[in-house]
Amino acid sequence: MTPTITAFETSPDRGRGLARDMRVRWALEEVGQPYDVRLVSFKEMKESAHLLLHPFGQIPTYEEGDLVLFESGAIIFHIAERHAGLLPDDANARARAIAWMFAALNTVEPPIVERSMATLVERDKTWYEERLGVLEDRVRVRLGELSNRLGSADWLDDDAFSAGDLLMVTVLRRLTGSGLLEKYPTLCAYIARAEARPAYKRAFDAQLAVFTGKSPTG
Ligand code: GTB
Repeated sequence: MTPTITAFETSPDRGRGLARDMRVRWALEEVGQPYDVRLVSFKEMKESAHLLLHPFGQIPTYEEGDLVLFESGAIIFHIAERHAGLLPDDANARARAIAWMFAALNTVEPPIVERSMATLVERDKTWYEERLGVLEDRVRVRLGELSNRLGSADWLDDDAFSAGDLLMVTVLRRLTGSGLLEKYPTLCAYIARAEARPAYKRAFDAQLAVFTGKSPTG
C-alpha cells in the first residue's frame, strides 16, 4: 500500500529541505518505498480534518491504510522497522542506532530549534543578541560533542548508515546559513556524505519541486 505523507503547500524554507517532511521523504527513498504527498496550507493544518491526523496541527503526517502517524521520529521508526536498510539486523547494533535516533531528536535538535525560533520571533527584543549568544553556545556544546564522537568514522555507529544518521543530518541541516557548522569540519563532511546519497538527492529534489513547480525528474 502506498503511504501518503503531508508537507507544506508553501514551505517557508523555499525548498531548502529544512521542514520535517524532508526526513520522511528521505527515509522512504532510502528503503525504496514509493509515496504520495498531500500538500497542506497553514490554514488547513489547523482545521478539523487535519487535526484528526495530527493533534498539534502540524506536518508531517503519514497515512498507510488504517494507520495514521504523526511525529517525524515515530514515522521514520515505523518505516525503518518495516523495511530493510535503515536499522541493522544485529540486535545490539539496532539498539544503538535507535539510541542515535533519540539523541538526534531529544539531545541535539532542541537547542538547534530553540536558536532557530529565537532568530524568527525574538529579533526585535532588546535582549536578542545576548540571548542568541547563550543559545548558540548551547548549540556549539552539542556540535563539539557530536564531532568528537564521530571522529574519523563515516557514520555514527558501526560505520553503517542508519536512521540515526538520517535524523541527525536533518537536524544539523537546520543550522544551514547560521555560520555555526563551519567550525566543525568533521560534521560538515558528515552532512556532505549524507547529502551525496542518491536517496537524499531524490527526496531533496521532490520537496524542491513543490516550491519551483518543476518536476523533480526534470
Ligand atoms: N516534533 C514534530 C515532528 O518531528 O514531526 C514537529 C513537527 C513540526 O514542527 N512541524 C512543523 C509545522 O508543521 C514543520 S517542520 N509547523 C507549523 C505549525 O506548527 O503550525 C518545522 C520547520 C518549519 C520551517 C522551517 N524552515 O522554513 O526552515 C524549518 C522547520
